[in-house]
Amino acid sequence: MSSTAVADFGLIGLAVMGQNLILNINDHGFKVCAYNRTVSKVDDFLANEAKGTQVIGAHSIEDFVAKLKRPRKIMMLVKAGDAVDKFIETLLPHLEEGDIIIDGGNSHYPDTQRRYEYLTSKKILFVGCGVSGGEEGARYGPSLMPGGNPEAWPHLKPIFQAIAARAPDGAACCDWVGEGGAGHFVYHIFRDGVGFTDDEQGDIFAQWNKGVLDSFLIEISTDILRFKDTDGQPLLEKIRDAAGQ
Ligand code: NBP
Repeated sequence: MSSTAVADFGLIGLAVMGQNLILNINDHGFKVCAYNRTVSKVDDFLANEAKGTQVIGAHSIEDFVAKLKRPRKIMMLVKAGDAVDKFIETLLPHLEEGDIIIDGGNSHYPDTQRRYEYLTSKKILFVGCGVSGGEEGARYGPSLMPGGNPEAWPHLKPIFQAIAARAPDGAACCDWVGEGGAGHFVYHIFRDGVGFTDDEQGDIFAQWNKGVLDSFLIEISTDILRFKDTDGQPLLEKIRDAAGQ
């Protein structure tokens, strides 16, 4: 290990999410190294928001990678799309087998699957991680939904569960969700697999809302599934399955 490898975690992307998540990780006793495409933002961050913390910065990818303890844990919080692929290509020549890349942005799940397969072939552990809670969550406790290469999880668990939000019983709002794009297909399976109507799905969600899954999202899902358009047909079926940012 290089004598300069001092950081527990590396984070690329110093916009609102990245800056706040770094400060959160730092608060929990982990040393973070920060990097950003526009390198001047590293110095600005260290001189302002991160002043007086243990956070360190890097001015090049080589310098950034050299400062990370192995296996390297590198999270990207950059604009979803090309920026993620570009950073993966920039990082790859400097990484070693077993290093971990985490994409914490709002990537489209087929892109995550493609990157997972590509990086598996390069012996790099790739994790796609949903980060929920916006700026405030990133700073004081997000809900984290990591999935991808399960070999990465034991290395990430102590950090991710320390910085995540807490449920009323103290449990961390973060656990491993599975390989690839697990967790996004309940509606698809119910409708196209089992053949449930929207009303039948609404009844299932209503039932779930009376048990341990009782939550705002389960409650509104019940209402959404049961909601009818003016012609009496379920409205949900008429809404295009597309989102942008
Ligand atoms: P943005 O989505 O605004 O992205 C800004 C970052 O992306 C900067 O570090 C910027 O570098 C970098 N970047 C861009 Br823009 N284009 C790039 C390129 N072509 N190559 C390399 N880097 C590039 O930041 P954010 O609002 O902090 O969100 C980060 C991720 O987290 C996004 O995927 C977002 O969808 C997701 N997310 C955001 C929120 C939220 O509440 N904002 C919540 C949950 C998830 P630069 O400084 O050099 O321009």
